[in-house]
Amino acid sequence: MTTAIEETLVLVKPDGVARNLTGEILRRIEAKGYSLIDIRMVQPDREILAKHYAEHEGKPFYEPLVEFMQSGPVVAMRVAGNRVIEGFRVLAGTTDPTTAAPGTIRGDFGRDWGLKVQQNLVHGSDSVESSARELALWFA
Ligand code: IDP
Ligand code: MG
Repeated sequence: MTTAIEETLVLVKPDGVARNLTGEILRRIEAKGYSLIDIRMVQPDREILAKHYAEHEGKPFYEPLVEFMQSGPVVAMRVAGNRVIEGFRVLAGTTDPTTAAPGTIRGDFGRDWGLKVQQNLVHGSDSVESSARELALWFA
């Protein structure tokens, strides 16, 4: 059986960049065998974040999330490989860093800081549709 080569959007969030974990995160992606296709450092504005996180508008963590994502530069990566969308989400670990499994990016490097939004180091697209939409947004 073969699967199509997919692409996903990975973001190293402002906490990951500030903590100098960009290289470690990219190292894990490459060590897993996925390919880095493009990379850029961005200072995102509210407009791109509103589009990126449109599905979360109205939720209690939405405003803190958009503010947090503007708090410093993020590193956007286009990453390719068979089943990379699912595969990167497994590398990242679950959303809540307190309970994310050790061995994952969020489990190894994340914790709860008592804030209104979970700072969990990375974003990864969650479906083929999201990855197409998000890659068009961050790599216009
Ligand atoms: P994901 O990043 O694991 O896909 P999403 O549900 O898409 O998680 O949420 C986007 C981001 O919003 C999360 O990565 C996290 O930073 C934040 N977030 C999600 N749910 C909560 C919550 O219940 N409390 C605080 N922050 C949250
Ligand atoms: Mg998500």
